[in-house]
Amino acid sequence: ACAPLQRNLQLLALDEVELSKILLDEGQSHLFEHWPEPGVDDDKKRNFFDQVRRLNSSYPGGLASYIQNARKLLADSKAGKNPYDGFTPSVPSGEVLTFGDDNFISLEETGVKEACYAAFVLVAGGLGERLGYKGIKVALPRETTTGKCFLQHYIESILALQEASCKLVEGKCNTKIPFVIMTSDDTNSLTIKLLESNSYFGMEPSQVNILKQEKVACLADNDARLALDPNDKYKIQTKPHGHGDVHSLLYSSGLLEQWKSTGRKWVLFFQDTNGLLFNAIPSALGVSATKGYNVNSLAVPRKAKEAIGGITKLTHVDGRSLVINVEYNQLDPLLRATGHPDGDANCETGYSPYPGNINQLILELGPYIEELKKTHGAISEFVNPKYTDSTKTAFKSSTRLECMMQDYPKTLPPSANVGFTVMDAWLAYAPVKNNPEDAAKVPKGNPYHSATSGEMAIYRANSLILRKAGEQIADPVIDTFNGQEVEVWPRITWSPRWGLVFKDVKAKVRGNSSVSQRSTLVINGKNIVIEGLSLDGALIVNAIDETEVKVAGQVENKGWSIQRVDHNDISEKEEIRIRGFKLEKVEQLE
Ligand code: UGB
Repeated sequence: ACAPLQRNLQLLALDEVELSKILLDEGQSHLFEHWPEPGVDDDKKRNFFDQVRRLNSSYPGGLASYIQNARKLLADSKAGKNPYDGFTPSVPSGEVLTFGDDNFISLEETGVKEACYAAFVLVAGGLGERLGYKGIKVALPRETTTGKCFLQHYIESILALQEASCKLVEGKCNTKIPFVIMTSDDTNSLTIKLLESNSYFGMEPSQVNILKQEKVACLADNDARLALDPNDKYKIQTKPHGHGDVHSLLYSSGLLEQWKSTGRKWVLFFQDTNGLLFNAIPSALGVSATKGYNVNSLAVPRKAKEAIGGITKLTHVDGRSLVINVEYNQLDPLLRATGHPDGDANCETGYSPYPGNINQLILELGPYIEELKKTHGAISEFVNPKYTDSTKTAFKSSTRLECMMQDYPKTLPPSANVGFTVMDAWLAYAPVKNNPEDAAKVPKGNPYHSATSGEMAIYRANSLILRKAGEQIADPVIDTFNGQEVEVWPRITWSPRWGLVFKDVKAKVRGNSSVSQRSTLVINGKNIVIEGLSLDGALIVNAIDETEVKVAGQVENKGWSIQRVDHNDISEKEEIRIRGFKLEKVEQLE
């Protein structure tokens, strides 16, 4: 059927002949049309099949499925079919937690007990195009007071959970909580380098598994003909498939079965730059355990039009219903099409009635494995072609199928126990996603989701937690950095081993302490007790291992000041420019 390929058959190994049949059966003969006689470009032809082999093996059902799915989704898109046709949205009900109350404290305790039966999965294959930062996002400092990067904080938090959990569980528990990082070609080598050059931030290397997602083939037209790379006609153009790949990768890695056989019960998924996330993990895991949720999504109150998905109950005309994330670009049109003329709007609370999905999912391992045995981890996909005109016959540039990890519940049976847990955003959510220019354009009152707000949110959360524990923490001042107005609270940070759950914090701050607004307080160690401290300046407390340290008395010094930085000033490091400030360490007590 394809003469140029026919003439090159002698070059192909057996499996390559099979792969070429698949491609021809799926209408892809154009991929070979320009192939010259054998003897010319033979190495490039072999490389082409190496790529085809990878594309085929990394997609559930192989390339044939990919092309068939693409054809169907492209036809639906051309016909203007709405994926939510027949569904009516309504506000779902879920668990709403109040930080620090008895219920919260008891859920945290349950969650910590469960943690030694958990495994953590970080999706970190995204390049962060919206942030415009050149490196990998997990290497960015979570805050610049200690300079610890996101990955270090995540690992230290998992290790702190592991230590606390083993202590609580009866008998001798020596569990090592597994930690998986999903990378992509864009992030893989830098992630490995970051881990290796920092001795895995204290985690045993055997606890860490890296799973690299492959990109998927680009589609040139409505017939799902695969696009060739404009710079290399022996290469299929590829683009990222989205964070939904994490499910098929976990399935094919064999890790899930291994975890099950060692008694694990929970898999916790999280994203690359939420510095507050681990404030929410213990209580949310407690909710999963007490409610028996097969799926638990973490959510925060959401401002209308905020670029986070909305958790929505969808009821179909045929009676089916499900609670699922509706992505931010689809929530407004869905609401308008179903009798809400204002679309995605705030209600009397000042927030959208649809809780915001922060893409932290807790899945119960047993039912998750059962589901993946059926689907092999394939997740419902979508396509978003940019057409040249309203006839929708040609694309401005090639497109591809995409999928999102939070769409996992879409294939579950109605009997599945799917829930969600809402927590305050100040406690649980401060992602770093937007570059300074875009953040400055965010409507007033909506969160910036920038490096500036991400760091300030850490200080705010820690200050509020200490206030709740009874300490006098000064009010913040309002300041503007990179065009964003933020609250500047005292720069308080602590290591995860110190303040893993609220009960720990309460036990370690014993009253009569005060911290002024211009102060910096770094608590780095486990058994540091603060009682009767009056701080106006900078104080760094370091205590190794189990050493007990008591901090008391008056500390006053010049402290660390905040210097404004112009984000266009290229003499500053990029990680500083994107936040618009740096700390000048003038004087401290250590
Ligand atoms: N990611 C990958 O690992 N691989 C990929 O191919 C793509 C991304 P974005 P997004 O909580 O703030 C999500 O780009 O997709 C990783 C939810 O869909 O930061 O725009 C990437 O490294 C949305 O419902 O976010 O929006 C990162 O860790 C809402 O919850 C993660 O996937 C929103 O996040 C997310 O990628 C949010």
